[in-house]
Amino acid sequence: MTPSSPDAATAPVDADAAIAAVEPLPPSRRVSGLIEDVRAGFAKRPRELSPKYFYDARGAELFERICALPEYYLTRSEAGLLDAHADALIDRVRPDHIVELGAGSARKTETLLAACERAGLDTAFWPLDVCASVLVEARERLQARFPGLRVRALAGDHTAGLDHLPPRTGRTLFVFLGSSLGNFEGESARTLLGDIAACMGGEDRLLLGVDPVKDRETLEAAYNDSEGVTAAFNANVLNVLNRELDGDIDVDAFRHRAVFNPAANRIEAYLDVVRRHTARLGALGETYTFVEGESLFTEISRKFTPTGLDGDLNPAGLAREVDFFADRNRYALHLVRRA
Ligand code: AVJ
Repeated sequence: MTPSSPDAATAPVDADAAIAAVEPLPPSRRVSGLIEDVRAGFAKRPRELSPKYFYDARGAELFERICALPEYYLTRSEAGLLDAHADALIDRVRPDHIVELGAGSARKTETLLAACERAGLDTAFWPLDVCASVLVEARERLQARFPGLRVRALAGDHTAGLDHLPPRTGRTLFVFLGSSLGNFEGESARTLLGDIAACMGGEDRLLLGVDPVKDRETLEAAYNDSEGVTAAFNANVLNVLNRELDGDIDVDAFRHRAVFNPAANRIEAYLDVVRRHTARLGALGETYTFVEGESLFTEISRKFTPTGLDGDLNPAGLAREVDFFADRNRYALHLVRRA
């Protein structure tokens, strides 16, 4: 609230002004789009789709519900770890800036900002997300809780490079939570981590939240919940294709399946075809036949061991500095520095 504007409490919220105050983060390099990705993914066997297309408005809402499911321990375990260790983490890093990749609602990060406030630090918060409206909401909530907090909302795709991240002084804590790294493997993981490393100075740190490898039952239950929310989340990607690509894919002809692949340490999610049918994607000018027994590969959610994670971090010029594990290795936070 600005004391200089006496009408602030009664003035209508200017939604356009709020959106405008979100700065675009221009991409450093071109990333492929939906049409290209579907064309290439549907040419493969099994056919595949990128998990980045899950998150339309309905997909984001379903994901929020997943986070509250009894079987999906990841979100709660991570929040518990942050609560337990926020003060120690912040005392160690003493960040002048917190830059969060894929911040979304930034609810988990509130814990870190509260720790900064307790430590007497004047830390600025820079959330980065592809969705500008979610950033506006996050900023309003955060500024209500932390009066005076400087929030610089950046709208952009963190997979398109970070060359245009505004320059910072002092120490920056990069934050990448929610086991989001689990969607990236091989080249894409190295690129993402390399992009973060390229923005980091010797005093900067990356706080990474990942899901450790654990027993198959716990892992598979987290991706096959009894209410079917994850199944709806997975199938919703077909609604996205139908809407965005003028398609007529029969969503009911697919069934959700998620299995742990122990050789690759990852959950693999599929949409299995249970009824043969032909669908047209108007925007591609293509017709696709789906046959019973074939599967559409929609997501990988990697699970990590500390040394497995080193295999991602070290080639990117990064190294683990401190590890925090939740009860019985349910979840992990890693504080990472430049190697
Ligand atoms: C947001 C990618 C971390 O892989 O656990 C949840 C997405 N998919 N249930 C995950 C997801 C199915 C989630 N990530």
